[in-house]
Amino acid sequence: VDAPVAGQRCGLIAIVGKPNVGKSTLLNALVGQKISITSRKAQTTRHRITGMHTVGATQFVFVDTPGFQTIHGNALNKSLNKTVVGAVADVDLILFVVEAGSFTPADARVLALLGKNIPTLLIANKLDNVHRRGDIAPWLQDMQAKHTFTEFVPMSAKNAKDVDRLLDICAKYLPEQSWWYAADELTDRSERFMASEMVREKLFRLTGDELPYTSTVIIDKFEEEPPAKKGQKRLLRIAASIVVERDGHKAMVIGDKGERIKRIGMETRVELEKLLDCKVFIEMWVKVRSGWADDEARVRSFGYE
Ligand code: GDP
Ligand code: K
Ligand code: MG
Repeated sequence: VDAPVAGQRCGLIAIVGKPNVGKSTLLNALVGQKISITSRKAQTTRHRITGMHTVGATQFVFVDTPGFQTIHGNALNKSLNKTVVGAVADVDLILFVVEAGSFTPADARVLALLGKNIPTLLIANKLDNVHRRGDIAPWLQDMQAKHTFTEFVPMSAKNAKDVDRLLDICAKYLPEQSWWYAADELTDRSERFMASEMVREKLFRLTGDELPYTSTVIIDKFEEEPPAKKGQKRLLRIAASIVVERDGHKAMVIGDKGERIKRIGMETRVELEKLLDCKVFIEMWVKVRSGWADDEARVRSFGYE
């Protein structure tokens, strides 16, 4: 084991909570780049996603997790839950995220998974939605009775000052040890993975609630061409398939005269060009594979651990 580089701090911070409390929004805000996709739909996050933020002598390594699912017992959900339990096992700090002022049975089920020997901050997110701030103090007291939280952080993931304050709080819990990643690294996920995630985000955002969460995205082609001339950007040629369960869903994704799929492709391209600093050419397909979310072998073949 190498001796730690003098003064460096580094550690793992898990972000956990039920679906839709704002975990991925918080990760992106903490990292300062959109690396984890977000939407109004539960089950948007399906993978463990690591995001790094290095500032001064401190390297924060955040792990975003899928929200713990307790409703559907299908293969996809079982796989998502294992991802959550695995993510909290060996971390320096846990951010347990709830909506400020609320604690539901779904929150309680996630909390029950967390051991008491790891420092745990109660992140009372979406404070901007709380109109009666006076209600928060008694609620926090009530929350302390449920679990020994190390600290309470009422905040909004959409407020930059709150996010900076949370970073300062997190830093105190990280051990003195050498960094694990280069200072400019943002995520341990590949560009190919980021491409499939961005397509999935646009898909979820641009289709209504009629499209079930079970739709997924496969990257069929991911090729990189170096810049043709100095000063130009490299080009990524991507082909992506959106996999849905029924013909009706396929029509929904394609949209009237192909408008919707065109827009999904265009918004993905814009986002990826920004994130990966390149030019992107993307082709999109829609495929019907009935029952894939119930089929364990297929869930694995689509990349869910
Ligand atoms: P996750 O399922 O816990 O990862 O939640 P997401 O990050 O995908 O967010 C779910 C929804 O909550 C999205 O529509 C976000 O824009 C929204 N959201 C997240 N944080 C905040 C916040 O601080 N305030 C408000 N008003 N909305 C938020
Ligand atoms: K979500
Ligand atoms: Mg999420």
